[in-house]
Amino acid sequence: MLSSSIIKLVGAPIEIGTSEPGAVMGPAALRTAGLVRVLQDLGHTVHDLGELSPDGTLGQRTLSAIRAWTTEISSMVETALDEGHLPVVVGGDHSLSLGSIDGALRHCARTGRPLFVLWLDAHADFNTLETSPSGNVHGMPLAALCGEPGFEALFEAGERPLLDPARVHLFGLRSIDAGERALVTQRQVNIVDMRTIDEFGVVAPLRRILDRVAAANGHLHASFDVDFLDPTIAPGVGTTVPGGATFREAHLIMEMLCDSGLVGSLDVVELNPFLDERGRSARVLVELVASLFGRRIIDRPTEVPPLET
Ligand code: 6HN
Ligand code: MN
Ligand code: MN
Ligand code: MN
Repeated sequence: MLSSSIIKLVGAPIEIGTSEPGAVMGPAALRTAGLVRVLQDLGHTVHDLGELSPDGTLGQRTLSAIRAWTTEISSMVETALDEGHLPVVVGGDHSLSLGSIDGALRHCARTGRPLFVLWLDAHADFNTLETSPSGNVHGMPLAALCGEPGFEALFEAGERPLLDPARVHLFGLRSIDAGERALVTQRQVNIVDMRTIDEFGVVAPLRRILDRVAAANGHLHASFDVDFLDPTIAPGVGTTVPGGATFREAHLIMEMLCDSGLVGSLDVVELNPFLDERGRSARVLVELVASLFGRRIIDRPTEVPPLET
């Protein structure tokens, strides 16, 4: 991570992409766990844009309400990147990545740099309205961004740059729906699933991805879904899947991303404080974000555990 980068932080408390309420509290919990302070303590300048709240979306669970979020998030991310800043969008459910990646794509279309996506997630999030078993849009953002048909209502009318599925790297995958699996294979999305991680660890597969991005002088967008982590360390998410990444694996990934200096934009999504246990998941996420932004293992402060009452 560039030490000089100014971080543009925005909360996107969207939860209409999921059927499990609670993600609306995600940004507040991350702030309570010290997200801003930790980044500042590392020497970064944080421009905190507060929480987005698009007009006319209150109580709406429609594709056009999601479009209002997508439009606001996209323009915030595009502007931040155009200004040379590093946008961090904290959610909120994973449908917020429709906006963050759309914004990064628009920026990259001007600079000519290819956009790569590192999708740290138990799921592929590549369902279409037809393949989705749940109808929840947080299981669909990558398909929509890659231009699968049926998603017109999620974006403003007019031309938009599409994400190249061959530049998407799913990492940590361990739950995929049948129709989604067929589509991911057809579109040649790259997969590092949990089986691969068990066999080779996180270092070799991640190094290969980072080398690819560096060789292409690409912009890397990292999208971190809480359910990438094992539910024993991060229970605060609506879609837990057993067999997730350990703290050590996730931490090492963040350090490697930091060392690479390649991450140009970041999402932290799906934290559901209503399902969390005494803020554990929020705290783990703040630690991981701190590592991504340069905190070294030897700099970790002594944890003072809260008193049990
Ligand atoms: N997420 N594949 C399931 C669905 O409903 O489409 C789960 C999606 C989870 C979404 O992880 O952000
Ligand atoms: Mn740029
Ligand atoms: Mn996801
Ligand atoms: Mn997921």
